[in-house]
This record gives sequence, structure tokens and C-alpha cells, in this order.
Amino acid sequence: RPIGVFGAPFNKGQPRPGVKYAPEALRNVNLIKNLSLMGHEVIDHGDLKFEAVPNDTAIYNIQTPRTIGKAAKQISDKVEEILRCGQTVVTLGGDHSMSVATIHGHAKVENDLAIIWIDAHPDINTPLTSASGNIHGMPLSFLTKELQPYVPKLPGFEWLKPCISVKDIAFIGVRDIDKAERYIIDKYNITTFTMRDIDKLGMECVLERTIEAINPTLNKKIHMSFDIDSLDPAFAPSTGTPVPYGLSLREGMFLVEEIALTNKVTGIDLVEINPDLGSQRDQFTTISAAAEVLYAFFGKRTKTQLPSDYV
Ligand code: DIR
Ligand code: MN
Ligand code: MN
Ligand code: MN
Repeated sequence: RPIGVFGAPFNKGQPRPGVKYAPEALRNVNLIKNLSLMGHEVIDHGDLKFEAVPNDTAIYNIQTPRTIGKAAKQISDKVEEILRCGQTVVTLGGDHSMSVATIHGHAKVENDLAIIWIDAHPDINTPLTSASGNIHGMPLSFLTKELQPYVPKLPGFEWLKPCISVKDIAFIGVRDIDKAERYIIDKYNITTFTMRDIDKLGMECVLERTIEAINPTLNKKIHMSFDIDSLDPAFAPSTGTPVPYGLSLREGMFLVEEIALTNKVTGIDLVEINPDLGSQRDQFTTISAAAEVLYAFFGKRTKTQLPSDYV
């Protein structure tokens, strides 16, 4: 399948504005060209533009819910459009609140979807349990059918239909879980592999068990949501909520290489890269790591020698 890439420079799901510069930063390291040089047809759909909704008053402790909901609708529609063209969609975030939209749009086209959520955080707070009020810590609660009795509908999100089940989700790399998130994960027995599980089992076994749990017959398509803070801050320092003792870059690359080999992934999110944070070296380290994760997924693994014009 061709790859359809677009940027979702969305930053209102958390308080640090610089995360909106990530699509531009990734384009500046020739992400699109390098993917093409790996032998893929790559269609660049450009970056979306978002507008603030006037009089967007806070609800619970969430700022600008209508602005976030409106942007999410645009992102969901874009993902749906690109998938209907038969392309594998790659969404360059942006903060992780955008995954409420990418998964929603993906599930409209592939109605039975498995979610691999690679993140230091499980992002399954509800508007009522979130201590931060940041929607980037909540997207999975909005999408999950079983949680709807506990998730109040926010203004701006009227269009959103919960489309996944707790049994379709797997967390990998988590190591910073809020109390209510822990409660939800335990109550619904959501497939979860912490850093300790990865150390103990090894990444290959973690992925085997992930597939066994959420997609045993590989009859579903897979949505891979990659939060750059899953990586250890040594490899991805320029992110809003870094958490120590995370994945090495090679572990992250190996994980996505193995996921790619399922041939079931039709949607990918790459989120929470904040090119404003840290030193110039930190920023370069983080953007390079993010790009390498995508290259690993899209087959750099199979090339001992890259084309000579690879930059
Ligand atoms: C925290 C942080 N659990 C929250 N979440 C983050 O605000 O709900 N997710 N940073 O990536
Ligand atoms: Mn387009
Ligand atoms: Mn996240
Ligand atoms: Mn995270």
C-alpha cells in the first residue's frame, strides 16, 4: 500500500505549545523523501490548520474543549479520507489528544481494529479522573465503549462515537500510570506490558503476547500509536512529559519492525515530539529518533544498504 502522510500540528491537548512544530521539524529532516527512497510510494497530504472556537469556556478542568473537539473532527475526517484512497495513513502530531481522532477515523473504515499503544503513559484518564485536565492523557477513555458510563460528553465532541473495546487495546512501555488509570486497567484487564515486563520477557515475546491478546487470528487491522515519550529521555529528551527508564531507541525500532511484519498496520500516529524543548542537541536527538522509528517500521530493517541519495 502507498503511504499517506499528513501533519496534525495540534497542541491544545496539553500546555506546551511547541509540540505543534513537530510535523515541520520532521519534514526538515527529509522524512517524506527518505520514506520514498526506501521504495514506497509516499503521498504527502500536507498539514491541517486549526482554528480556535470563540467563547470556548472550560469544563471540568479541561481548557478549550470545543477547540480541541473541532480539530479532532478535522483530523478524523482526514484519516478517513486517506484510508479510503487505499493508503496506510501516518499522522504526524501534535500532542496525543489527536489519537482520539486518528483512531476514530481509522475505525470508520476498518470497523474491527486493534490498538497498540506505545507510550510511557496509558492515556486512559476520563475528564473526571484526570488530575491535569490535559486531554492528551484521556483519548482512550473517549473511544472505549465499556467506559462510556463514566465519560461525560464534552462540548465539541458530539460527533465522536466510541468505536473500540477494552479487549482491543494493548499498552507497551508504560511506566507512569495514574491511580484511576490503574483502576481501569485492572478492572477491564487491559493488556499491558510495562518496562519490567519488557525486561523480563524480551520485546519479541511481548509482541507475540500482544498479538495473541488483541489480534490472535490477525483478522483485524492494527492502529499503532507511538508516543515518543515511550523512549527513554536519553533518546527522546524533547517531549512534554519525559519519564525515566524507558525504551532504548533500538528497542523501540525493533518493536515497530516486528509490528510491521504482521502486515496489518493501516494507521500510525507519531506524537509528542516538542522541537521547542531542551537544547539544540536534544531537539536533534529527538527528531532523529522519531524519524528512525518510522524508517524502521517502513523497511529500513530490510536494507543493509540504503540508496546513495538517502539523507
Ligand atoms: C498524565 C500524563 N497521565 C495526564 N499523560 C501523558 O495528564 O493524564 N500522556 N503525558 O502522554
Ligand atoms: Mn489529501
Ligand atoms: Mn501519550
Ligand atoms: Mn506519554
